[in-house]
Amino acid sequence: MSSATPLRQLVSDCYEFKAIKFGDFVLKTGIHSPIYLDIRPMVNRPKPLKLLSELMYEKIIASGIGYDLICGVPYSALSVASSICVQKEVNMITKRKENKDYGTKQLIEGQHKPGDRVVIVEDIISSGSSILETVLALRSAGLVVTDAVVFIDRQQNGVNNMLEYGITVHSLIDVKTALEYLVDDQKISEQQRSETIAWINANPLRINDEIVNEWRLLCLENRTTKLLSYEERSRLSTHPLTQQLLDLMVKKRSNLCVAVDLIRSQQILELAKEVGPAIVILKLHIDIVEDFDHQFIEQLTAIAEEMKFFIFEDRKFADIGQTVALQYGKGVHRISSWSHIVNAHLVSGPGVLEGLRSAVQQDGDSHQHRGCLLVASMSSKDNLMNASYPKSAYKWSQKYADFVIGFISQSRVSADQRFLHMTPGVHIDVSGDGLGQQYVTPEEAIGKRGADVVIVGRGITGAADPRGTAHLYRQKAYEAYVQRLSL
Ligand code: S5P
Repeated sequence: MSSATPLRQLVSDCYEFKAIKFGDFVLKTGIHSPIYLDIRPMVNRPKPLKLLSELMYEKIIASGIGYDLICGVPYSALSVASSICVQKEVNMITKRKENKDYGTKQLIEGQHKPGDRVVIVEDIISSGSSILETVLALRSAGLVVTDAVVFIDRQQNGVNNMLEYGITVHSLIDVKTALEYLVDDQKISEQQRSETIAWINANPLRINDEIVNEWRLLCLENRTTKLLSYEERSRLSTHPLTQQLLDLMVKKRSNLCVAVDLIRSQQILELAKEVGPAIVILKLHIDIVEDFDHQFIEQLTAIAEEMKFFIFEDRKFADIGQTVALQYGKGVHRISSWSHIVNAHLVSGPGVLEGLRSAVQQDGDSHQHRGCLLVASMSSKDNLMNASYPKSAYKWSQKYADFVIGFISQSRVSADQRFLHMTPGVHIDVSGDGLGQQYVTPEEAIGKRGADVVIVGRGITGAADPRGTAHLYRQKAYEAYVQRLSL
């Protein structure tokens, strides 16, 4: 038998006082489980409670989590959270369980102010729903929550689920290791262990729908204090293309769109191969390509699939619905057949969106594999878009949220985090081009103006080393996003 580390001892104690039980249990969700974890019996067992709180505190320190306050998830983790706070003299807050109205601050007991950093303390993580419910209440009061420390991870996908909401979970032990300890200590049989593991592996859990909806409402009502992570935004979005794009951004650690304003197809294809690994979108002006044919489109599509980026035809449709539907779907270019993203001006009214959407529907497919960006503000000097224009763009984007994925803009049009904001006019070295273009840096676009994606043309295509320069822009833009998250 292995020597009893404090954690082993704790697992063994938990088994003894039935905080870890084996049998046939019906869980809240109605499913049968061969294992039941519940640390509530620890309330009147001061020794293990003290040990658990010491180990939890050590975990907080070892994980380098910065915090001002500790919050236990009601009710079962309240005893351990209180114990940590009393022993270590840390201020504690609690969330009332009964009140569901996130708008009122009375939901949280204990002194706190917006901007305070809170670490969550929880006993067991299953799906993560209880932790998320607490995080929502805290975030809606302006508190900053990025980490949770838990005793046992049931390994049913809760840790992954929480990542999507910007919460890193640090567990003292996972359930499979706890089972190993119990076999070593001859408290359970090898068969019990393997059957329990088989059940765990076969039963990954999702966050409860009701809590996901509450989270969505909270974000939409803009009661969160800052821009969410791309992962969270992906969960929030209802448009499949937005979700795919955000997921790709996380995977490639890139929020860069390259504007390839070149006039020969071969040049475009070569550049696409060079910059492909660094970008998530390649933007074209197809009408400037002198030797256009559909073979070029097939080749570009193959590169996009291989290197994983989306294609965006910057056509800026602006006519009546009937005309834009034809311009989008017909003619030499047949844009709707290959361009994942297009954009439109709203000067002619929302008919432009009606027309574009109908053109994709006519292709016999769902229009949701295509997305449209509304031009809400422009980078060019003295343009005529006044202050109310972005507001109208937002109004129509909500009505056409099944097709509009966001905006081309110089700053955020709305706090509604379902929509992406893409900002052109980005250059590291120069401030303009002598023809009215005005540039800002990636840091300014992402960090100060709240862009989600930066669009860079000549800064990359005109560089001596487009590949290296694309990586440099990618790095600067993504770092600015990471920095923004930590503010
Ligand atoms: O406001 C805008 C909107 C767009 S889409 N300002 C812009 O510059 N654009 C486009 O972004 C423009 O058509 C060009 O393709 C790209 C900027 O290129 P750059 O070479 O000036 O970076």
